[in-house]
Amino acid sequence: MTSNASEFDRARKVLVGGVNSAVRAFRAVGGTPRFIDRAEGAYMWDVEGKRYIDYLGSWGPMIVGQSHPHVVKAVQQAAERGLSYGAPNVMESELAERICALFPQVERVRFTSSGTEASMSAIRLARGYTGRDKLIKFEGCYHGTADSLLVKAGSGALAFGTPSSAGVPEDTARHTLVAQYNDLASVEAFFKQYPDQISCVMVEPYAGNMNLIKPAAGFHEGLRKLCTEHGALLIFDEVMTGFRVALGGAQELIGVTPDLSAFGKVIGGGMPVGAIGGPAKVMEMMAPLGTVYQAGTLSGNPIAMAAGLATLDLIEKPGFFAALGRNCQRLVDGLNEAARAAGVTFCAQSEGGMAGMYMMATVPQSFAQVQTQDVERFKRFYHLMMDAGVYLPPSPVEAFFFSSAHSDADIDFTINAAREAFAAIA
Ligand code: KE4
Repeated sequence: MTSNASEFDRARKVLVGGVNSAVRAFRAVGGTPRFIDRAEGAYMWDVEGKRYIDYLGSWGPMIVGQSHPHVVKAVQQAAERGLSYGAPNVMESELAERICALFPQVERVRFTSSGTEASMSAIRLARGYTGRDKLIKFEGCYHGTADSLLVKAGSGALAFGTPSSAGVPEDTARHTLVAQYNDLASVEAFFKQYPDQISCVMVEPYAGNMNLIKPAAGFHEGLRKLCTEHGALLIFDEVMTGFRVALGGAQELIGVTPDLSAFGKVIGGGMPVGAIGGPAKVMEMMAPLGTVYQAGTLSGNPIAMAAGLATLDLIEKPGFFAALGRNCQRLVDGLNEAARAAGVTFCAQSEGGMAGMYMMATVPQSFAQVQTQDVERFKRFYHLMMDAGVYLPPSPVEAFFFSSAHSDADIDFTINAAREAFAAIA
């Protein structure tokens, strides 16, 4: 019988850090990553046969739970018709049509194979459309691993203390202006300092990569106004929030319309999918119609399209998001009550099927605030929950994810495990 430890030793001999994505290495919480053998519904099992209630959800995609029969069947049927064509297939049109129907300002879509490609292509499109080089992002926001966006980034870059990655030339990074989330003055200052030079503002409408931080009232309305006034494009990176906080993403909840949106995760149903969406007049700057080049061998891959379409079938059902939000909130309320009962300084919050927990007294509203949480206490809590069979994202600066597969019993189990963990760290 193998073990997580032996598999990690084996992996590190041939994979950098034993992983294919940095955050999976458990560097932010310590300990040994679990090597997952299989997953079904709300659960994952590691190679030692231990079951976990899954609040990672593959970092967001698995909103209907793992191996949902409707999704698996769609993937199997697609696979029997060929794994990749490198030529158009009708499922690409079908999935794009369904995205356009959910996001009124999206008239054209371009699929990619990752959120990184979607965000990177959206930046290139904004630069090509406006003829301007600079972009504004926010400290702690993460948009994948394109060079120009790995400047004061969130997620693993933040957790490992390398928010501005090595290997990004200064000549590239100097075009990336870093503002503060929920701080409109920091954005306005850049527009004053660099008139007519800023192509876009890219923002996670609900930040999820410095843990969950919700937008302050008026923040996005202010970004919208500044971008319109200064001729810059407002780009919502909805790779995490799209089809997650609401069917129509964060823009449905906030009521602010961006010029471009980046999507991913849920629309792939676990398969590699990213997407850019926006008005035809902007999107058609992209090849083959325009001069902004964009391409990808596996973009619109039939297997990925089938998984995305099947997932949309399920989340578009009436009442899906009402139930998801209600149940996720019940979990969050239970965690907060358990911490209060143990006298532990902790809080948690949610939006739809996305949530955050923090070892601090009140929910953070800025990058600086979330940095004040007690990380060491989070690490102890994390491993107590893991040992109890509850798999949370292995980092104090990541959101966690709820699915329609999580039952009342799973929620109760999780709250009880938290009660015991809080008692142990009180
Ligand atoms: P990918 O290239 O990892 O598919 O997507 C990048 C990305 C873009 N935009 C947002 C808002 C994102 O959250 C992400 C990726 N999210 C991380 C989780 N914090 C993925 C986990 C990982 O890096 O393995």
